[in-house]
Amino acid sequence: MKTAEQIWMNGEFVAWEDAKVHVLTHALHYGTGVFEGIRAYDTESKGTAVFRHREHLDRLRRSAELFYMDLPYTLEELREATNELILRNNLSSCYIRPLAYRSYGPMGLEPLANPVDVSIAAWEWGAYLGEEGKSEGIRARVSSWRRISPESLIPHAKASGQYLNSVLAKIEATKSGYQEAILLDDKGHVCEGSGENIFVVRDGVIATPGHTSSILDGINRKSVIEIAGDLGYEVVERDVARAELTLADEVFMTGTAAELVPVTEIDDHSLGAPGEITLAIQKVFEDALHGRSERYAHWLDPVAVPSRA
Ligand code: PPE
Repeated sequence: MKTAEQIWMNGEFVAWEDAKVHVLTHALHYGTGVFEGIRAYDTESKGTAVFRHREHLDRLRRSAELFYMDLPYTLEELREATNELILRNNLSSCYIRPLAYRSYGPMGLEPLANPVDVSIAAWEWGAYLGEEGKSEGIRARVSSWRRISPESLIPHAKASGQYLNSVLAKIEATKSGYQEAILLDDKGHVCEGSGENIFVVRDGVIATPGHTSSILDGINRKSVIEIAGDLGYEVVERDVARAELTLADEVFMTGTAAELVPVTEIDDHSLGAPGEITLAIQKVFEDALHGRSERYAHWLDPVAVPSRA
């Protein structure tokens, strides 16, 4: 990976190589952490700006709350720390990874006495599924692993331990020669990718699994639903059957790391080149990310020097 100079840890900026934890950190054993994935872009209108910064931090707070963790910093403090980190690291565009986790303290499953530590890292991270993936589309397979169920875990929380599910699906996909996994939910309906939400286009209508399908409530999913509506497309949040993946005219995925990626092959069925609707939405979405859109300019939080007063 491409490293940066500094990482923010519990209120202080430390050298990248010094951002370390004790091996008895609770989260290392039990996955008791929550995190975010955010991107900042070198925008044409606002300089370096963070995409939907407050929504991401708000989701971090809500994920923490679901696991009974109180964040020891306000969202505004985290926002300012992130902006200063980007400036200190001289990054014009980057991926941002805030993490809040149960740290060193008593061992055992009752974590409430363990402090909640917070770190924020930022580094340059290119296209998650490759530049070619974004332009030409990717090959995906339906995973043999089902997405975590709300009966056992909390799909709406972005929690570290829960990602073992995504890790298994991703390893299975790449080992068998695909770029991404599509997970079904516990009822057998289409849910999402290992790190992306999914959209299926049939006969001009865009469908995406809704909140009862164990999805992560993706911020890019929400952005794309709004953009698609503004472009005049009908978007329906509903159960999506597995067969619809291969019967679809177009399929695409969205996520912070991945951005908007067409899926052009699923389980060895070709869907053809990236479709017209996918490309139309992708163009507007990319314009929004890169500050080329007046309409969505309010999604960008410019990285300004925080007040040190
Ligand atoms: N589902 C999952 C399971 C998921 O991890 C992500 C983001 C999404 C949907 C899309 O959410 P959003 O980014 O808010 O649109 N995945 C993050 C982690 C990827 C990683 O490899 O780490 C991300 O894209 O940052």
